[in-house]
Amino acid sequence: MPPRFPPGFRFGTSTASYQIEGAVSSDGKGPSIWDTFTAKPGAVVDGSSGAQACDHYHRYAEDVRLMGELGTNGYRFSISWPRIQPSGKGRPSPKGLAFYDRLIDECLEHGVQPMATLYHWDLPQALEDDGGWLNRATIEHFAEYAAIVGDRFGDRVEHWVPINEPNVITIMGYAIGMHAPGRALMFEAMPVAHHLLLAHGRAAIALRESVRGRIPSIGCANNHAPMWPASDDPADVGATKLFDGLWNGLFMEPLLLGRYPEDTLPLVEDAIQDGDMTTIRQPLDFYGVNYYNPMRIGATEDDSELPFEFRPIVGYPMTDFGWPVVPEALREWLVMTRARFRAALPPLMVTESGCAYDIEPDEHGVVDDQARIDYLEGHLEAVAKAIQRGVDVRGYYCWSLMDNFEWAEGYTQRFGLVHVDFETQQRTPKRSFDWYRQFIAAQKQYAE
Ligand code: PNW
Repeated sequence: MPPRFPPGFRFGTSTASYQIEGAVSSDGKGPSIWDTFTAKPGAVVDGSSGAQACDHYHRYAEDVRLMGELGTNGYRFSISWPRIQPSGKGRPSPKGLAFYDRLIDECLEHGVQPMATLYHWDLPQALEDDGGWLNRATIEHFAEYAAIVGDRFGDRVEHWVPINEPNVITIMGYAIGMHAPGRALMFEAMPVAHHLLLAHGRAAIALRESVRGRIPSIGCANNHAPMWPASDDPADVGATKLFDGLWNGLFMEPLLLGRYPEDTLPLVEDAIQDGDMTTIRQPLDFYGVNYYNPMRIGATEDDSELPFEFRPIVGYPMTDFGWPVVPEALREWLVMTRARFRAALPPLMVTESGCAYDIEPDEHGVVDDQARIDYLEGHLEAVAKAIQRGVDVRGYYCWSLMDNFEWAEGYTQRFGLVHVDFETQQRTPKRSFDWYRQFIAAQKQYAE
């Protein structure tokens, strides 16, 4: 028997605009930094882009029908800023707004409550040309965009997430350049972290002012990874503590406590202006965690540019992406986070959790992804155990509904419950889809 979750728990799936929509220049959409970045030779391993992706822009009704079959009651998607404002400012595009009207209405017709992310990495290129997230002016534009979507969709959207994974944006996008906009500024990237946190706060304020007819539920979706020192050598322990501050603390403590961790403060200090920390620390209706795996950190040798490095985690199953499968670490993270923050911690949501396996349909058209079933079972059980220990977790959104464009990995990593043939756009629910459907159905039976 599957573990029983509290009534009202959201079992969902999660996606992002650039990874699934395609139609990158349809209906007046402006270019984003991902359109630019994917055109650079070598930026994406298979030379691909999100230009077509899952063609969800045209096939959204079929995709929402699949969610209905799955029986999920939640769907986390993202709104493409350059579809709403092609250059990141000015009057909204009626066709862009109309697409998300259709998507949201379709979800509600299938009993699926929308969770909208405002920024899942597709910055309008025009704003990047003015400095992107290094430029404080981008925050003002983001707040205006938030007010537009809050006003338009606020009556129907259950949950809001202003920014997806500010740490991944800062580090992958601006510090090492593996993601758009492809800048490799190392520690000079740190103002981006502060600006993204401010953008979160300004968007939360704008949403609370613009949503009509209901009180919006506003949270975040931060990527967190428990950090394991490579050994008990003090050098490894110290390197782990520093990287933990950069990856986890720098983004969590300002949102929940209104301050940066002491040992990372010098890195952002120059970017902070009066009142910023109050703007960042807006009340949160939920704290969303995107969890994939723990990371193992060691100190580096004398000739290396950075003081820390990643070391392999051995002794656990591995996804095809090479990420270790450690569901206990999710349970630990939930339990420890509650213990650390107590009253400062809002209800938690797992806003992403999932795994990549390169499994194709067999001769009968069956996609036998037992490893994903094991992954989901382990991680849902980890959440159930944390709830039993008193942690208030309200939802689990599986990454992802369907195979999609996995950023710098292109189409080589398949995270979906639904297989997508990118030549024909045929969707094939995998065995894991069926497993999740039965899991959700069992919860409904408990409730009766
Ligand atoms: C997240 N890392 O990205 C994103 O929110 C999704 O868009 C993405 O498809 C998913 O996880 C799977 O990768 C991440 O370097 C990208 O640790 C990189 C990292 C973590 C998450």
